Amino acid sequence: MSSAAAHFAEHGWWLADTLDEDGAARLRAWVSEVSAWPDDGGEWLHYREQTDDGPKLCRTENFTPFHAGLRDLLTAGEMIDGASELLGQPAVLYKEKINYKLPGGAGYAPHQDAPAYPFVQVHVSCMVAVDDATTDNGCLEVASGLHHEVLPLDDVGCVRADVAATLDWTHVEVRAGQTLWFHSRTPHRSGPNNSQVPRRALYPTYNAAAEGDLRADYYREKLAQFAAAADGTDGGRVRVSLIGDFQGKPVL
Ligand SMILES: O=C(O)CCC(=O)C(=O)O
Repeated sequence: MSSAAAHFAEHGWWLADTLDEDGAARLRAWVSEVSAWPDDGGEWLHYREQTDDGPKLCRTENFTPFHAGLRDLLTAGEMIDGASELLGQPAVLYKEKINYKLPGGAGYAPHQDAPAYPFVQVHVSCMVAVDDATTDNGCLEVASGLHHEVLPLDDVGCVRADVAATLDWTHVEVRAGQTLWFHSRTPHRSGPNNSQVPRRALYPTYNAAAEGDLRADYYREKLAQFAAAADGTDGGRVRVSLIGDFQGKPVL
């Protein structure tokens, strides 16, 4: 077993150096391109949240079919090799999103990803930092070594507050171009962006290829569930996920 896979197996996460400075600069440019796409120009999904400075973009999903650079980054080379190494078998891209967390953007309640991902048993996610992610701008916090079971959930699919309060949370600061891999049951959360700079990140999720290429099924199911949920809000928060982890306020 590689040292990456051994660290991942023990702690449920692994921090990798993925892109050099040029690669990180290219990634910033690509993400800026995506953020400028119109809301209704294609099948990508943009989401906005209300902040004290007005509505801001908080997420884009389903962008790899429409951006060759990001598609190549997430479906070939180091990323797919990293996912395959950590899964212990060949991996395929299941879904992808950009979380923008612009200044004033909201954080995420403690959760595990597994309850939000239908269809697949074996999957791994990661955060590829587009900007440096710091404690001040809302980097991820993880609870190590707790990726062996789904913890008790609240009524929106997040870790129950009394359980989350007992966990040992570590802030993981991630430099632009680094990748924080985490297990689908690794508990994680993040604070709001209290800084003046964006904290953008890509979040691809990979599943074992043996379970099939399920990306189209995932987006079909998600769109159907969102269509059924009328106005795209969920108890005063923006609905961006199949669970209620995002704490952003809806734009009314
Ligand atoms: O971007 C973040 O701060 C947290 C993201 C996250 O946990 C999620 O999108 O499920």
